[in-house]
Amino acid sequence: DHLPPTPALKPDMSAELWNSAVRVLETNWAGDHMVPSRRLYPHQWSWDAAFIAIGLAYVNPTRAWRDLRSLFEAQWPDGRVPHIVFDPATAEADYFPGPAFWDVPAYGNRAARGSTGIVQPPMHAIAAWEVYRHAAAHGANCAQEARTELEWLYPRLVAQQRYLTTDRNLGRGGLASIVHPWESGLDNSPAWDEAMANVPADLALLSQYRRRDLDVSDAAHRPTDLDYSRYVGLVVSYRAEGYADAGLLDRHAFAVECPAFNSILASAELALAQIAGELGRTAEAATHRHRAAQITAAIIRRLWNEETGTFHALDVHTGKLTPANCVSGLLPLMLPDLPADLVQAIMNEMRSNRFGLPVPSYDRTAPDFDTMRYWRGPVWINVNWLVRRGLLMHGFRDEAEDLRTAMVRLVHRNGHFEYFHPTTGEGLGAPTFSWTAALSLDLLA
Ligand code: 2M8
Repeated sequence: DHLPPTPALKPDMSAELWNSAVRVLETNWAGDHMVPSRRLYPHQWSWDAAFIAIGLAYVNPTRAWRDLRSLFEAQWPDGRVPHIVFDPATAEADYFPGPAFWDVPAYGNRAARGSTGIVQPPMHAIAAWEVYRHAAAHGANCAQEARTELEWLYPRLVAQQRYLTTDRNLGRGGLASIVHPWESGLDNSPAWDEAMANVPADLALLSQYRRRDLDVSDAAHRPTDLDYSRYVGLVVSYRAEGYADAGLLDRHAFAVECPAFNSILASAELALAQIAGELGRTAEAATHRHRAAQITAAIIRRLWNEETGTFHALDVHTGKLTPANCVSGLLPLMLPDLPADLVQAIMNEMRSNRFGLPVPSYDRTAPDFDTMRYWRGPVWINVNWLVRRGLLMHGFRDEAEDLRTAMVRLVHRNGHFEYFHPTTGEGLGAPTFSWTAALSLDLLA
C-alpha cells in the first residue's frame, strides 16, 4: 500500500504561491488585526488569528504579535477569549450576528471593542510558541519583541485554559464542552447533527434578521436556514443569563465534547509547558505537562469508540457518542501520548476510502457527504495542517510530506480559498482567505 513518491514542487510554483499568500495577508490586514476575509468576515476571529500568526511569523512577526494582542485585549475577566472581536469601524449590517445581537454584559469583554460571548478552539498557545520559535531568524530586535510579547501573553493563555478546563467542564469528566457549534470552528459539521436535533429550530426568530453571509456567498456553500435558526436560538439561550456557565447544562440545549477541540486544548497545555520552560517557570511547565496528560486520558476514556475505531463527539445531555465519522475524530493524532494502537487505528481510518489525504471534513462514503457545503465535505487547509502536525508527531514522515505537497498544489492551482471541493479541488467560499494564505507560508517555509 505504498504510494509512488510525490514529485518535488517546482521552485517557481513555490515562489508564486509565497507571493500570492503575502498579498492576501496584506489585503486583509486592518491596522491592528487581520480579518479572515474582507467581505464575508469583516471582524477578527479567534482561532483564525492563531493560524494567521503562524504564517505571519515568516513575513511580519510584529503583525503576528499585534494580531494576538488585539484578540487577548478583548479577553473576559473569567479568562474566556471571545470567538469574534468586533471592529467598531465595520457596520452592524456587514456581519450577522453582529455586536448588537450578542449584547455581551458590561462585566464581559473589557476592551473598547465589542465581542461575542462564546469561544473557539484554543490554538493560541501553539501559535505563540510557533511565532516565538521563528522570531530569532529575524534578528535581535524581533527576538526581543518576541520575548516581551510571550511574557505578556503567557498569563492570559493560562487564564484561557483555566476557563475552558474548569468553567466549561460541564460533563464533569475533565473535558471542555462546547455550547454552540460555532465554538467548534467546524460549524455545520455532521458531528453535531444528533445533538442539534434536540435544539429547537425557530425559523420565525431567524426571519427577523437578515443573513448577511448569503449576500456575499453562494447559499449552497453555506449552512442552511434551519441550521441558522438553531444557531441564533442557542445564542439567545446563552445570552439570557449573561453567558454564565454555572448551571448551564440545565437550561441550555446544546453541550458537546468535541475530540478536535479537546485535542487542541491538550496540545495548548504542551505548548504552555514549552513557553513556561522558556520563561524560566519550571514548576509551571510540569503542571502544564500534567494537565495535558489528564486531558489526553479523558479524551481516550470518553470519546474513543471501539467499534468504529475512531473518536467521536460526546453529547453531554444524552451521554452518547454521536455516530458521524468526521475529521474531528482524527485530530487526536496531534497528541504525542496517544497509545500506539490508537494511533494505528486513526491511521487506518485516515487511509481508508472514508478519508484519504488531504482529508475532507466528513466521511466521503456517507450518504449525506456534501462536496460543497462548508464543514460537511470540503477540504480545509487548517485541519489538514493539524493532521500533518499529528503525522509528524508520530513519525509518519512520508505521509506528512505527501500531505504538504498536496496542500501546496491545491492552493497554488485553485487560489487562497476558504475551502475546496473534495474531488475536483475547486475553490469554495471566500476567495482570499487569510488562514489558507498564512498556512501556505508555513508549508513552504
Ligand atoms: C466560520 O464561522 C463563522 C461563525 O463563527 C461564520 O460562518 O460566520 C467557521 O469556518 C469558523 O471556523 C471560522 O473561524 C470563521 C471565520 O473564518 O468562519
